[in-house]
Amino acid sequence: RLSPQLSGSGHVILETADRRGDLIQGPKGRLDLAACEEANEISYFQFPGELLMRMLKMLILPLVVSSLMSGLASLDAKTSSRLGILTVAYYLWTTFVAVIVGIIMVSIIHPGGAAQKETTEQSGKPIMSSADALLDLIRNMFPANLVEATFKQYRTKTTPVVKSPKMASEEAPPRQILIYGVQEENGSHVQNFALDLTPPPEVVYKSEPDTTDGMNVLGIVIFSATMGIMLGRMGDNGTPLVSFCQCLNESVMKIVAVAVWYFPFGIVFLIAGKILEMDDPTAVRKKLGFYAVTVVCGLVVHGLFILPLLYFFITKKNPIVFIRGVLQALLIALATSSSSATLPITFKCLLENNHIDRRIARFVLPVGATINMDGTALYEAVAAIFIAQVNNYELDFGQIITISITATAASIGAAGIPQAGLVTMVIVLTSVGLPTDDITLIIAVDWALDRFRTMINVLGDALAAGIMAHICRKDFAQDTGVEKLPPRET
Ligand code: DAS
Repeated sequence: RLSPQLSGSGHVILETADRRGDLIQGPKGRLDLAACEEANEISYFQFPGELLMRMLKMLILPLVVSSLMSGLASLDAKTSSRLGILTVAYYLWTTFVAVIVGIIMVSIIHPGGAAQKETTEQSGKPIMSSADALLDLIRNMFPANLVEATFKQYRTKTTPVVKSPKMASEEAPPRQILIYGVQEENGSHVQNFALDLTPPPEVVYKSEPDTTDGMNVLGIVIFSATMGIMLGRMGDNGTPLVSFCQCLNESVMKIVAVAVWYFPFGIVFLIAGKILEMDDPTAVRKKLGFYAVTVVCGLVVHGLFILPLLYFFITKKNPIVFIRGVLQALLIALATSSSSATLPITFKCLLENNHIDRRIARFVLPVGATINMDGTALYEAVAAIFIAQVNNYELDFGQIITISITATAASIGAAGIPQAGLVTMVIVLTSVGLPTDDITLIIAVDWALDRFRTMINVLGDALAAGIMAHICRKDFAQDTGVEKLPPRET
């Protein structure tokens, strides 16, 4: 992004010079400043959407910690363990079902048959190995710094490892100098600045997942849930902290109620800005069309049929009414493609529209936003089998089972942030010997499919809260609306 005073009628020139700085034959290029201007304009257009994302992220840490600690502290040991076991069992079961739905869909539609494997230019940063990805999931459960870990974007940090610095020898590659100049009328150009872009030779990028950069709400959930259970056992001694968490939780929800007025405005700019950012919105490669259709069909079948039917059979209530109550959260999930960022709205919808007991919501939602990702699990299974099909690689039954297990596990570890499922997919691919570089085949459509799978992730959490509220309704029947602390454990 060029600074404003450098914009104008000029253009950026790429020349190649030797070590003495004399221009020699080499890559040349020019970048029309108008293109840079456009990039700047798009970033201004995206600003309202960026504000929406920042507002939501700002609320994640206080909301997750306060809801889990106050929610669990107000449950007696028997109730909290029963609720915990039922919730986690339900999550694992529905995630596995989502994977099976995905496998059936991708086997019926067989999108890989239509997609020829294109020689994709490999990016300089190989996706991390499955061992790294697996270790990173476990590392994320124990963040070194709770606050820092929550808000750093999730990424694998690539550390350049220079293999053999041949900088001194003469046969080193020519240097690439970027010279910026504004072309004057008489054809001469004033050189404003020059940058040496020469990459050091033989640089091998090794992707090393950076544990402190995980937006690992998972670690925070584990910490807060443990604290909440401990507080519940402390009885009256835990009152000050529990009261603080209850007040914090209530005040965060009031902030959400105010911020909600801004959301429609932010959503429009967030999605529009994303579309503008794409080189050519219609450039979704035809071959990926079948793949995208497969994923969407799987998500629709699971999210709009299987989960609602499960809700109906267990609660005997109308799932459509329930889903209508969380529509706003689904819209935010579509706009932000982040379950964690959607969490404040999911809470608001469940408490205000669906009247779910807040002690249930305070446990089920934060845990669900981190470990219950039906959409992601389905997506990773479909993507793995799609990549096998594209490579004409016949998967046997054992490998299909392996994919269903690893896709379930990978989705549990995926963070609730944009395109987290793309990273943990490495575990699924390497578990059956598929090339992880082929993830680049689906990146072109991942930004859009991520939104839909995030919607199903959020819907799965919300319906789970409704089901748990029904199953545990007797435990909360005497709820007078005031959360009392359970008697102190002797
Ligand atoms: N975007 C993730 C989420 O927030 C899902 C994914 O990347 O698969 O749920």
